[in-house]
Amino acid sequence: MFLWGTATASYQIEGAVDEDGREPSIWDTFSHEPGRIRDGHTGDVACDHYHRWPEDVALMAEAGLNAYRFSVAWPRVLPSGTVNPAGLGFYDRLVDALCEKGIVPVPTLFHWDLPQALEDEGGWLNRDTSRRFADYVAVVAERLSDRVKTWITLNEPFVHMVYGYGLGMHAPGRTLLLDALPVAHHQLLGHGLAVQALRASGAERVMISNNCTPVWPASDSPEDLAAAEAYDTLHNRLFNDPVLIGAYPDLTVYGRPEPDFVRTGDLETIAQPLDGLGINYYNPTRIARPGAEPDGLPFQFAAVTGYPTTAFGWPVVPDGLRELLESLRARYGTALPPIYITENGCSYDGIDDQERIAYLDGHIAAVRAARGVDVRGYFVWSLLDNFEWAEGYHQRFGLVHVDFETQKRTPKASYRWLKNLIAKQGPEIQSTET
Ligand code: GBH
Repeated sequence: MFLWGTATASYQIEGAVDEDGREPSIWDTFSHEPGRIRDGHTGDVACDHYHRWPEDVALMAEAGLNAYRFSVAWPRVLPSGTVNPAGLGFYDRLVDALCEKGIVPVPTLFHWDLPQALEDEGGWLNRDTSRRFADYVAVVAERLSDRVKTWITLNEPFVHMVYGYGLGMHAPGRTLLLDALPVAHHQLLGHGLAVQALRASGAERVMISNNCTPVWPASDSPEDLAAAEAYDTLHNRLFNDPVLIGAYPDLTVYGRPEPDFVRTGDLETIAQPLDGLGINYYNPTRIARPGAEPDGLPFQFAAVTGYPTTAFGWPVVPDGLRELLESLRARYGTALPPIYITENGCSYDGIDDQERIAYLDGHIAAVRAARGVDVRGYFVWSLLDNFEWAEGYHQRFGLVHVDFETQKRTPKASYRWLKNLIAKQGPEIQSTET
């Protein structure tokens, strides 16, 4: 059955940050620091999904969606390292309600809301966080695995490393640049240990969600081509290679020919077989040779021009998704598991969101056009307008509009369009020949 779903994340929708024993995550700390988030917004209330989830599940059912990707908040489940049955109870009720409506629950176990207590011990810079992650995953699996068979370990470890620890525009707000690289490895190690815990609990479909981007060199010059290759290594290969083929790409260009944080046996742990690869796609990236002002990076960003842009300013390039899928197939061959598009979507204002319809329509067509790739699911980011990290409530990605004063939900034109699409073509998307 092809999975048609939407995706959300705990800190972006739940609110209820101090209820039922939840303790602070790095995002609570960060969003309350002055100047971090546009207009000082926080996730304290967000979409109040913690209380309004029955209405949100009803919205999914009404649209005919057969899957829901949500994330579990680690600081609800293991505040200060102790199991919190009340926090787990929330996900327990949610999973029951989904199953009752015939919606496949697809929990993501880490979507950036690390318990602050673990950040105080170094967060993902601390190797021990990998093991703590697997302990937490085992607790969640024990409670939910009788009903949950499909799991996602991590969401976008690249973004968490770069924005959270490298550049500081996300929590925990560190600015370590390339010294953030151990965060990649410790997250990946956590992924591998989590896969083991999930297998032990009878999981049937385990994956990771990596955000990937086609990398376009700014020109054909050898310098720009080399820069593009360097960026591809950092953004795409650093997170896909270890998981799929059990090896890191060559990081010499980043001054780390032999990363000292990788220990014997780690890559075997990281590279356990997966049943799917989750791909989050938003747009391609254009890369040029380093600029005149050296910043230590072997590339610089260049603008992708000649395309419409979303309210966020991101270029709309549906064919980039086809290109990405085909390039994954070319790079990994038979080592590439079935693909699930675990996020794709756009920020636009308004309830008559014709631009969002065009965006989704174009990207779903691109999935169909990709040759030789076995795509088994497509999740729109997002069900609801929500807390868009550093942008606060300014960027609206929802199929459903949320009035953040009243919490009123209003389905947008795109919601009706998607409902229609799913109803018309049934659950199956055309599989492409290999
Ligand atoms: C995802 O991250 C997250 O998983 C989700 O929580 C979030 O709400 C959602 O996307 C929307 O942001 O500078 O024009 O090249 C997405 C990560 C990083 C994708 C920045 C697009 C660059 C756009 N994004 N990226 S551009």
